[in-house]
Amino acid sequence: MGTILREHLLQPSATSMDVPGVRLITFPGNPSGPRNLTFAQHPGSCPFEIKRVYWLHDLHGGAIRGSHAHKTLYQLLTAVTGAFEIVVDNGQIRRSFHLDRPTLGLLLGPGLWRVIRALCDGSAMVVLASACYDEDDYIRDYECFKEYVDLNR
Ligand code: T46
Repeated sequence: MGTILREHLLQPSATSMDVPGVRLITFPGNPSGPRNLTFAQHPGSCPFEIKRVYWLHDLHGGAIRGSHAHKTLYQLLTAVTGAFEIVVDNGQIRRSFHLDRPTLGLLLGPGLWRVIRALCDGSAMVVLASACYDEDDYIRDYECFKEYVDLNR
């Protein structure tokens, strides 16, 4: 993807409407004391059965990840260290989310273009996913994504 398109896609939409299929989730933590422990489980704060867990780590501030959409995958993203800006786009509405603590998760359903930017050195993100890795589930070209969501709307 060209730099100009990528920068354009990082700009949040002017609208304040929610993006369907996107939700911020506050995870439960250790209820009985001062220990820092946060968890997600299904059933529970994770609305899908977890089939895969992966993590993006040792990112430097400004690192860009994502720039793709998924056809069927559900994901729950959390910043375990550092902070991220995540710009989510459903082809009509674009909105920016800030993840900066391990108690906060961002749920992303299918059909959402996302651009993820690490905001500081050493940032790390854990992702819970509803399916095993399948490259055929990815749409990695923004114009193809637009065609895909227009056809499936
Ligand atoms: C997403 C964001 C948040 C695998 O072999 N297995 C895996 O489970 C994953 C996630 C990736 N890969 C391979 C595929 C590529 O050759 O690892 C390489 C890097 O993957 P990608 O460029 O997709 O990485 P990110 O960080 O841009 O995106 C990842 C996820 O792929 C994606 O689902 O939403 O994290």
